[in-house]
Order: sequence, then structure tokens, then C-alpha cells
Amino acid sequence: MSPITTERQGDVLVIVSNNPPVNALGAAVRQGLAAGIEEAAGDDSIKAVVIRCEGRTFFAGADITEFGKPPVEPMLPAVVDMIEACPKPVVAAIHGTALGGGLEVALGCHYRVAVPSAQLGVPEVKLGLLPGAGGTQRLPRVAGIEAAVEMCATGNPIKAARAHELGLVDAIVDEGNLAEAAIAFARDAISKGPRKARDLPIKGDPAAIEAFAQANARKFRGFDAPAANIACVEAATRLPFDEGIAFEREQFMKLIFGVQSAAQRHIFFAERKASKIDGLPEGTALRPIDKVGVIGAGTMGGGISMNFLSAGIPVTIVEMAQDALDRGTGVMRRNYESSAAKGRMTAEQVEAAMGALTPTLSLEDLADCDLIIEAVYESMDVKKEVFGKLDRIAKPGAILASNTSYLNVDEIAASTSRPGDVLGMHFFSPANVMKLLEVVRGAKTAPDTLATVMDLAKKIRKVAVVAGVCDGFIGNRMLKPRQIEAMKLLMEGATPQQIDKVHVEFGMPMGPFQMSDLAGVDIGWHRDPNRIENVRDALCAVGRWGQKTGKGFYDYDEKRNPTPSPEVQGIIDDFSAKSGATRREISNEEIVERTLYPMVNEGALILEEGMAQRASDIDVVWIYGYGWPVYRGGPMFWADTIGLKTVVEGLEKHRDAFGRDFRMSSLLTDKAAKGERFT
Ligand code: 3H9
Repeated sequence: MSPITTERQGDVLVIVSNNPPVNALGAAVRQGLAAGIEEAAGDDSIKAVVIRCEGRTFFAGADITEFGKPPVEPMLPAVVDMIEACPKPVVAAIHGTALGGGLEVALGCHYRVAVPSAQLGVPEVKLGLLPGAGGTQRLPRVAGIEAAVEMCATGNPIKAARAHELGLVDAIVDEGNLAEAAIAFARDAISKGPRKARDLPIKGDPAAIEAFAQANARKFRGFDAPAANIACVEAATRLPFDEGIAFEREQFMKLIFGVQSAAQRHIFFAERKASKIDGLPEGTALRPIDKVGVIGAGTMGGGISMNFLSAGIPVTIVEMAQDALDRGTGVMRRNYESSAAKGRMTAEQVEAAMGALTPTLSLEDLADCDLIIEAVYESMDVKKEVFGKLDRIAKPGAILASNTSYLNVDEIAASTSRPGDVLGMHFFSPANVMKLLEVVRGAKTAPDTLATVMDLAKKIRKVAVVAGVCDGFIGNRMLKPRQIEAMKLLMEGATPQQIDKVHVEFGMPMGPFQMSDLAGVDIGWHRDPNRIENVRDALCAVGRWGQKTGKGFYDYDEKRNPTPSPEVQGIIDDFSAKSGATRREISNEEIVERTLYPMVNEGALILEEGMAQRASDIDVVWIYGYGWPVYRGGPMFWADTIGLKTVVEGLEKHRDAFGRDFRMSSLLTDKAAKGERFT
């Protein structure tokens, strides 16, 4: 049965799409739309047309699952042209999210009405693409150059009210009354006739394009699609419509067959797949989470609490001393206030969030919490003591979570009488900002404990990935070989700045040494400050603890701009000489092979051991937790693009340098031998 039906309302034909979940514009929808327009055009008793969608949203775009498959006629650009060419006025009735091809269909329509909650956007750039059904040419004519370039190049949607201001929406209509209001609007439009976007003059000043491109150059570093989007909008300002469309098509085809778009589409689906838990009994009921407890009001505990408060879930936060508690809650308030100052929330929302926070010095106050997250000092003894206490205090059925970043969650769980209620919730710093949440499934974690936390993650707008119990879980476990090799390369002749530069040029937000300086070179060093066994110890001994002391692997000025440090180079040279290493020229290629290939190998070991459910989950961890460039699709997707055989050969080449502890993944070598991929 076609997802498209038509219904007559007097002299108006209403074309209705019902293609759950998001009314993606798959082949059957396109065929149905074309047939609906033909029906309207060929029937003299029909004077106007409305296109609307059932379900939660207006068309949310082309059907992404069709990309890369043989094309099925009619193609979307042709359908949009057909709508626009209809001799009777066509009105789009928009609710939910009119996105991508969905907005392009609406732009093909002659008029648009929307409900106040609707959002309109062209997010193709986030998939490494551009609006390829005329969007880059029609949008600047309808909404103006400035809005069009921003919408196309950032992919961020706008709200109905803003769309109305821009002229992208002709009327805002009542939430419950869209269908009727659109029909009434269509009837009024009969006397005006069709108003085709292609015939409208370009609105606005073309100089806005260059200004926008310059202001955002840093944000777009490494990506192909933003520049292509900008070029298309620019083309619209100087080319006749049909030539602009031809240019758009050419740019679209270049992007869709490129690696970047494949990587970004992979991540779109990977992110959604990550929330699916393998082996969970059908219909597992979720536990209600109406109140959360957080132990520790430091940077981590405060950030974690903010996630729940922002989602309207009350939090009780516990510290050991009043001054630490005051300091922690003070930081939270300041963070909220700075969001308000930037216009991201209102003063009332700040007060509502802070009003839902109960600070306390007593663990006993956590007795009524449904979920308790511990964010205390990273030590097994301390964690066990806390969980032992929680076992006595927490109500039956409460979920007990540890924010540990590498400790054994099974051992922590064993310090309670209810290991089924225990799991890891590893947030990434700053916890109120970073999107990743590693959910660590212990050997005894109950299915409903896991399912509840995975569901809760969505409510606090995190991307959650299930990890097994192993040292460092997925992310930090893969970080370790990278850091070890980076340090070894220093001994062999590379400099911190050379290694960092290779990583930044690869697309990472920073290199291993810049990251170390930001996080604190001294992490873990204070336990044994007299020990000076390596470069890191020596840096700590002379107060080079990172950005916080103004110097680490680099020297920093007041604005935190880094410069290479002769003192650091001296320390590196000393240790290098002591280790007996022969210093040599290190190529950038070797840095990639030595620091990134071992990460892929570690990822393969993680898969082999069942510590990640699927390769794409590993990619999600690295994109959302560590800033791996999304246009490279994550480490496992990246390995697929360069070829697993290449990775294995690179690893073999450096086996001696990796040393005796190196373990090659048999999954990796098997797949390489068979010519298979991870993703
Ligand atoms: C485009 O339009 C190109 C044209 O310019 C040119 C053509 C020539 N296709 O996100 P959710 C699935 S490019 C296929 O969890 P939400 C999704 O995988 C497209 N499937 O829901 C998931 O499946 P599952 C431009 C799609 O309420 C299910 O729907 N448009 C598509 O949190 C529910 O999705 C976009 O980039 C699709 N287009 O968010 C919009 N969209 O249940 C992409 C979703 O099996 N979509 N699915 O895991 C979104 O941003 C969000 O899905 C949306 C709803 C905001 C709509």
C-alpha cells in the first residue's frame, strides 16, 4: 500500500504522507507525491493542493538508507520540480521537523504554513552532504542569503517563529489545527495562484557569504561539505536558477561518493544503533528514575548533577565538608549563569535547575534516590567503602553506579549485597557538556538495570555506549597504547610539537601532549613524588604540571598560547640518552602508524573479547568522547577506509618498537586476510 493517500476537501486536494517513523522521502513516498500532484493538475474541479504528513513529523529528509543503492525514479529533485510546476497553488502544512529533502519539498510548494513547535532545517551538511533537491538555490530566494548560508553550512534548524520572520513560513497556525488551517490557507491562495521560489529574486547582500565563511573557518576545519554548501549558496547569487541547480547537482554528486559523507552517515546510524543492547530479554521493564543522588561535588560530580537538573530530575549531592560542598554547588550555579548570559537558558530555568538540587553532608540523605552515582577519588579501596555504605543506605531497587574511568566494576559490585543493581556510568569531562556516556555492564548487572540507564541517557541527552569490564573500558583502554607510543617516539627523536601537529592535522582537537597539559601532567604522580623514572615524572618534579601551572610539555603565556619549551627538550634529551635510544628523524607517517594503528588493534581486541557490542560503538566512543574527526568516521571506520591489510602491515613493520607486551588482534589479522571490514 502506498504511504501516500489523497483526500478531497471541496476544491482542495490534500496529499497525506504516512511513512513512519519520520516520513523519510523513500521511493514509494516520492512516487505517491508525484501521483498526487498529477491528480491535482489533471482535475479541473481541484483548485489548490495541501501536502501534509501524519505521525510525529513532516518529511524529515531523503531516506538515508537508500544512499549508495541503485536510484529509483522519480528522483527527489524531479518531484520537487513537479510540485513547483503544479498550475494550482500548493501549500505545505508543517509540523515536527521539516528537514533536508523535507524542507526542499516545502520549498517546492508555493506557500508554507507551520505550527509554532515546528522546526525547519537543512542538516545535510552533518551527513557530509548538501541539500541536493534545489534547497541551496531556493532557500536564498525565499529566506535570504544570510539565513540560507548559515542554515546550509551549519545544518542547524530554526524554529517556526524565526522561519516566519524570514518569510520561509507564510503563516503560523494553531498547534491542533494544522490540517484545517492549511486547507483554509490554500483556498485563500487560489486567487493569488502559484508563487514559485525559482522565480523570486535573490534576497540580501552576497557579502554576507564571505563574512560567514571567514567567521566559521575554524569550525569547518577538515570538513569538505560546509565549503560546498557555501559555494552553492554563492552560486545562487549570481547564476540563473537552472544553472545554479546544475552546479548544486555537481557538488552533491562529488560529496555523496566521497569518504567523508560515508563516514558521517556511518556515524548517524552508529549513534542510533549504540542504544540497542544485545541479548536483553524482550520487553524488559524499566525502573522509574525520579530522583538521583551524586556523591562528590568536584568537577565531575557537579557536571554529572547538572545533566539531571537540566532534564528536570531532582538531585541530592553529597560532599564530606561544607566548604567543598559550597564550592561545588557554587561552580554549578556559575556554569548555569554563564549559559544564561549566552542566551542558552532563561534566569527562571537557572533557578528551577538550582532549586531542584539538595546539597548535603550526609550519605543517609540518599535513602530515597532511585539512582546513586558515585564520583569520588579514583581508588578501589575508597570506592569499595562507599559502595559498602550505599548497600546499607540505598532503598531496595535503587541503581548504584560508579563513575570510575578504568576500575573493575565487578569488584566494586562485590562490595554490595546487590551486584545486579550495580554498573558503571563513565561520564567524560566536562560532564555537563561532553555527549558520551560509557555504560559499563558488570558480570552480574541485571538487564533492567542496564536498560534503565541506557534509556535515562537519552533523557539527559547523552549518547550512551555499552562497554564490558576491562581496564579503561573502550575509550581509555584505546588511549593507553597511543600515549605509550607517543612517549616512546619522544625518546627516539620526535618532538611533542611534531606528534601533536600530526594528530591535529589528522583532525583531532589536540594531540597527546596538548591533551596531557590540559588534563594535568601530574595526574597519578602525587602518590609517589620522589620517583623520577621518565619524562613525565621529571616534568612534574620541576612543577611542569600542565596548563594549570603555566607549563607542561609546552610553555604557556597568559592567554594559554603554547610554545615549545627548551627545558622540556633538555629533559627529553637526557632520558633519551640514558635509555640508550638512537635518536633519528621520525616521519609523520611513522607517527600515524605508531600511534593510531595500535588504537585500531586495541579496538579489535576489545571486540574480540566482547567488551564492545559492535565496531560502530567504538567509533561512537571516539567521536563523542575524544573528538575523533567525524569526517573520518571513528577509528574502526577509518581503518576500513585505509584497508585492514595496510593496518596489519604497518603494525608488523613496527612490532619491535611496540615491544614484548604488544598483542596483535587475531580478529584484525583474520579480517585483513579475508579482505573484510569492521563496519
Ligand atoms: C537529504 O535529505 C538529502 C537531500 O537534500 C537530497 C536528495 C537528493 N532516512 O533520530 P531518531 C530513522 S539527507 C532514513 O531516533 P528522533 C533513524 O535511523 C537527509 N531513516 O528519532 C531511526 O531508526 P531506528 C536529511 C531515518 O525523534 C528512526 O528513524 N535529513 C531518517 O530522535 C528514528 O530516528 C536528516 O539528516 C532518514 N532521513 O529524531 C534528518 N531520519 O529507529 C535525520 C531518521 O531504526 N534525522 N531515520 O534506529 C534526524 O535528524 C532525526 O531522526 C529526527 C527525529 C530529528 C528527524
